[in-house]
Amino acid sequence: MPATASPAQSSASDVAVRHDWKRSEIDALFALPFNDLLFQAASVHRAHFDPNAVQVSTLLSIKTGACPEDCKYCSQSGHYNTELEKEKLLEVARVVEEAQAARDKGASRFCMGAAWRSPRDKDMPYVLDMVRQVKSLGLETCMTLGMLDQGQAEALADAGLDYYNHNLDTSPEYYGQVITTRTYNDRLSTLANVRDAGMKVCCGGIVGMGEQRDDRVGLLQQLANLPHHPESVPINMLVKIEGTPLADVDDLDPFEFVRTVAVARILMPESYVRLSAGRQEMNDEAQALCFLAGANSIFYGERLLTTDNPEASHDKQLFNRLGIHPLDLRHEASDEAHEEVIKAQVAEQQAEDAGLFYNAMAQSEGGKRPAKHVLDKDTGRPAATEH
Ligand code: SAM
Ligand code: DTB
Ligand code: SF4
Repeated sequence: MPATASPAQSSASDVAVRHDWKRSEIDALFALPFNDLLFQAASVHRAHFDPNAVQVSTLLSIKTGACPEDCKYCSQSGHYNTELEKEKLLEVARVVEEAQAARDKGASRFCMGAAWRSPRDKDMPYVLDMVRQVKSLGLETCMTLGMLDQGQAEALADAGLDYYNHNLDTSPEYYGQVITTRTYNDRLSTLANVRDAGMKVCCGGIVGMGEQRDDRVGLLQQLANLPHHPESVPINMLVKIEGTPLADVDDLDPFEFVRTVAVARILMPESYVRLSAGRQEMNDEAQALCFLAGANSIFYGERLLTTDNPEASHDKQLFNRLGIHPLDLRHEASDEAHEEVIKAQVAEQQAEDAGLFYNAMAQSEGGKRPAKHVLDKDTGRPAATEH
């Protein structure tokens, strides 16, 4: 596909989902005049999504600081003195409380992050319990706990975890400048374990770490050429943390950030592209450009993991000013569940009309009325069975 595909070509049916992007093609997209790039990205976006709907997740740090990894951007690495207050693994009840509050404020997904290289066996039962309980609130669940082996990924999937976040962070070439305690291949193995266990993948990276455009190209190429595109692609702008080696790196041109979002949207047309960390340092106009370029997910709530995010009231105002509405997956789930219930009722009626259903029931269950599905008013999902 030429990098300059005209907007007329950009309909859902003819924008193929590709996994064979060449670096030169991605380079060419980055090099387009800004307006052309945005137009192309916006066209791809509206061919696959409602361009005015944004998915909203809330983050919680469930275990903070003292991390053995040496990620040069991170407030939580034990290698740097960032004066962060460390915290042990939170109690399950506390996590559930926070999830409930996030849900009540309109989040559809709750993401739990831990400053671990990988979870220890003794942590797993607590983490699995968190997944089960948060999920039972009707929220989608996401976790980011570091590297996972196959068994851990399967246990999380069995507990009902919907998404696992594990970022590639940057290009394979720049990676060694940023992290030395785990390799790019380690990250790819964890992503494969998550995929094999049947969970959805949330995987992206950070820009503004002093990398070159070529590294942003390399990161997006890695993501777009994975066997399946991550369902969620967080693009983080570096939040500079005092005490870390990247604290004083030069600012990235905000238009280059928008370009990165636009190219991610074009390469991965069916993925949610998340305008992730760094919104607090961005003005509303830059964020609006990111939404135009195809970003359709954000973190919502005053805190990311250890740093500030815009006030919820500010985001509400921004959404109002832009005519954006939060994507409420609960309503979508509710619509689907509702449709299933209606279908079941129609089938039941048809069977009844044919005089077959109750006769069969009478024989097998002593004439009990068939069960009716009831929707939970909060989650919109089938909740109880009424007789
Ligand atoms: N410890 C786990 C791991 O690294 O896999 C999970 C938590 S970690 C904080 C999740 C991601 O947050 C990182 O991979 C990185 O992409 C992003 N991140 C961390 N610190 C950041 C910062 N200062 N600015 C922007 N993004 C950051
Ligand atoms: C991701 O890509 N960004 C989020 C989430 N995944 C876990 C984390 C952003 C962290 C920003 C710095 C902080 O708050 O510590
Ligand atoms: Fe640890 Fe994750 Fe921070 Fe790296 S990014 S230091 S692994 S918490």
